[in-house]
Amino acid sequence: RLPVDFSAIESKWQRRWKETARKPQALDPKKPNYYTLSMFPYPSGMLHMGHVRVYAISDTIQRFRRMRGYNVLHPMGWDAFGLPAENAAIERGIHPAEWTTKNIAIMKEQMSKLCIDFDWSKEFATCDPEYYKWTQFIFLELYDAGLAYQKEAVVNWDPVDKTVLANEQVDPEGKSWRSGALVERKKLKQWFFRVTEFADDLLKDIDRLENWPERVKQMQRNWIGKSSGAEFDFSISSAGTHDPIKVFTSRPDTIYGVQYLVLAPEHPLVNKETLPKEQAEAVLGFVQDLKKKQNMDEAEENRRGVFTGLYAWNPFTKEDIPVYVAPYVLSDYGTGAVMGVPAHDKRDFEFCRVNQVVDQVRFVVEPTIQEVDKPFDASVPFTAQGVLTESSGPYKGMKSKVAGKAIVNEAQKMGVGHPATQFRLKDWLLSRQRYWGAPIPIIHCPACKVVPVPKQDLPVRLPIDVEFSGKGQSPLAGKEDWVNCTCPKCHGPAKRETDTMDTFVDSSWYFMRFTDAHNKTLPFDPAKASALLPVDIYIGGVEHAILHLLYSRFIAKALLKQGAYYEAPGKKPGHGEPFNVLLTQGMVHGRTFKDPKTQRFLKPDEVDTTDYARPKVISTGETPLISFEKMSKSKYNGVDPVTVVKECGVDATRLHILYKAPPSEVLEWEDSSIVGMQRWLAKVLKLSQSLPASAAPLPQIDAMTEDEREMYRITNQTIKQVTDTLTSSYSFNTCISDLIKLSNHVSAASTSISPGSPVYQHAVRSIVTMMAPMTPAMSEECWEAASQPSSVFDQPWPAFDSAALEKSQVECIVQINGKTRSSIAIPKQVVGNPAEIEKLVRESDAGKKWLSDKPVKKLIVAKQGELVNFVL
Ligand code: ANZ
Ligand code: ZN
Repeated sequence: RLPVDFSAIESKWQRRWKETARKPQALDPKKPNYYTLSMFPYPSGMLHMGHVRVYAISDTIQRFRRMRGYNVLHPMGWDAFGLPAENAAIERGIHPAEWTTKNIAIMKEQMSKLCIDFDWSKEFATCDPEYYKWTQFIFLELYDAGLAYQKEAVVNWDPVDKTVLANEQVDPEGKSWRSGALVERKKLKQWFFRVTEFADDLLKDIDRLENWPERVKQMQRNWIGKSSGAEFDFSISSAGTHDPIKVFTSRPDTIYGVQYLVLAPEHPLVNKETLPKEQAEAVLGFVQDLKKKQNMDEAEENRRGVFTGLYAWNPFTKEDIPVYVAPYVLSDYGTGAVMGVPAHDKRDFEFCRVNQVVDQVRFVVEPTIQEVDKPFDASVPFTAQGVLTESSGPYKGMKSKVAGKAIVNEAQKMGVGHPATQFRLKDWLLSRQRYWGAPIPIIHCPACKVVPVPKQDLPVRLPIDVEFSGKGQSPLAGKEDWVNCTCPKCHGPAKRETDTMDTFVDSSWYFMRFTDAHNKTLPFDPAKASALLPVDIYIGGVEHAILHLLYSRFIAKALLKQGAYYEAPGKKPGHGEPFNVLLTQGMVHGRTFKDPKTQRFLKPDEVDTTDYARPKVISTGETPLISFEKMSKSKYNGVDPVTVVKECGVDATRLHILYKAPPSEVLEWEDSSIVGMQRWLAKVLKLSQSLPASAAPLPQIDAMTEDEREMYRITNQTIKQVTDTLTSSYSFNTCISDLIKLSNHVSAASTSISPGSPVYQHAVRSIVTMMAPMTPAMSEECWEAASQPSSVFDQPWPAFDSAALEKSQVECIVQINGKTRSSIAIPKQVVGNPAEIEKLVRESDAGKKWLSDKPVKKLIVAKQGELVNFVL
């Protein structure tokens, strides 16, 4: 057992902090601001190790900044709308509001045990009407700007329960989680945010995000997916009356290889009026069939198609080519139609082969360099860029890029095409046919159609007494007295929009609200927001690398463009990037045991772990298979932070988390190694207790003993490393090991340097101050033990003295008459004194040998003492 009662120490300091808690203050204009934010949690009712990891990181960073003299904002709140609350209502009959409030209380209580210094005066939950009022306000701002609109989109429809399902409620086999019915795809009118309007900005500005992980930036780039190419028009020769079929291609250089066209099943040409009579029935039957088909193998699905009876005209080859319908063409990408180039596109090749579209695949591009021993293989498509073949007429011999440009140019002249770009990014579908979300503030009037709720009427409150059956219409749609209202424009009877907003809308602006959390007249005061935004460091899981971060970037840019807020009046408008540094923390994995024979996951009570390194399966005595995996109930490898904290203490738990792995990597949780952290904390406490009551000032470096100098050097080196780490690299593991090394040095030196030495005291106090951001309670205790006044958090951060790192000696090469004879170490302060140098050299072995007592004609000291030449 350790001689330290960690939990008593923690309780003592938690009590003191409460008594002396600072009142929330206005920003001190003399100090720089620093906004540290950890992603706010969903109130599930259970804090897990992942939460503890994020908060340990953000609390360390924010405490450090505060000690460095910044105004720090470190807020906490709740991402409180969403499906689980509604499911709890359906399954257990608890109202979502009640369930949420209860969970928030539990989690807040759990958080309070972690000694995290959140500014609770800024707390809010996104389900508070005072918050979602402003979410609705922002929706209306976007609506006014033309950035929110309605269109038809496909939803998951449960035909038995007659309800819309979220994607999470559809199992991998395409069945409803509740009724087990095969889910249908149904079209409903839904609300969208026009994210694509900002596609270019969102892509371009990724380059500004210097302090984001490269991996996250690449994921965002891929998600936005910009593709450059051309649009071509293919007129329909057989019908003559229709508009041309437009296709988007990334390979205009393959235009001579187009041997057919393919339309998406949802393409407007695919209907009874436009299709040739003989074919219409078969084609529409095929399309109808596609809707019914579930769980078809994707590869097989991709090969299916049907001829429409239509022919189109390729303006370059001047050929008529057949037009097909096939599901491999997506209706919501490009123009929903493609030019089929079997020779140069894999899917086209496969489709062409299976459906026997043409007899002969036409290659129009060939490799630039043809390997002699590898003849050109015409049985597979050639998908790379290359040189155009003679099948490409006047473009023969040109490289793909050049040819592509020339072809698009020519198409423009002929009026059959132009350059085009496409984004994979789609508009944000934000309608949810759910109860527990912010109601979309829209009224549908038979006369005036879509009418926004006037801003002064916000919030549109969620009605409380509704029915949760999980069947039929969403609870809001069934709430007649809520749905029926008067039109704000014509005052006639009207109906409210019954969809609520995707919870990603709530979380796409919460970091702005934290800058002015209780503003009653605006989402936030622009002056306050722009003083703190962008967030200086944002810490959270990499699972939010795409959607949450992209949506937040979109909202920031959209609001900035609206100009109403975000940037203070008079401040030059920025680019609206909301997060400066992004730190994506890795997952926490737990130790799992499997039975070596059955591979079954073993429960904790099935394994004897008395010897941590050599566990045994109790029933068989065998050694179980050990691995570290994502914590989950089914693997029995979850570790409850509340229990760990109770047993091991908060500071040791925090240290352990920060020490075990760099923040962005997976952390393999091992209870066994916490004790190492406890021992170290006990050691620092002992060192602190050994200090005399009054601190003596540090002497000049020259006046220190050799041992003191070394300790002073190591102390300063540690100050530099820890400061740099907490400022920019955030590799807390190395920073803790630097502090451990320093404390080991100090304990080892206690025989040659007394605790009364100011250098010794300086070293110990520096350790205590530098560990304070990570281990708040123990550091306070140590600080007090070292008989120091007030709180360790009121101390200035240890100053770095670069002079301490300068070497005290110079390695000096000794030459006699220009010949190198030896080298000796000379103290730095002697360098400017030739007589002293001569004395030292004469005293050295080499000096005795080469100089003996010969007189020196001239002594040259070069390179700041690194070279001396005796001319005899
Ligand atoms: C002819 C061609 C020849 C193509 C070739 C590729 C290679 P990215 O780069 O992802 O933008 N395409 C266009 N619209 C489509 C849709 N709605 N559904 C499915 N596929 C579609 O992809 C652009 C390419 O994907 C386009 O270029 C088109 O095929 C196909 F050797 O046109 B390509
Ligand atoms: Zn009206």
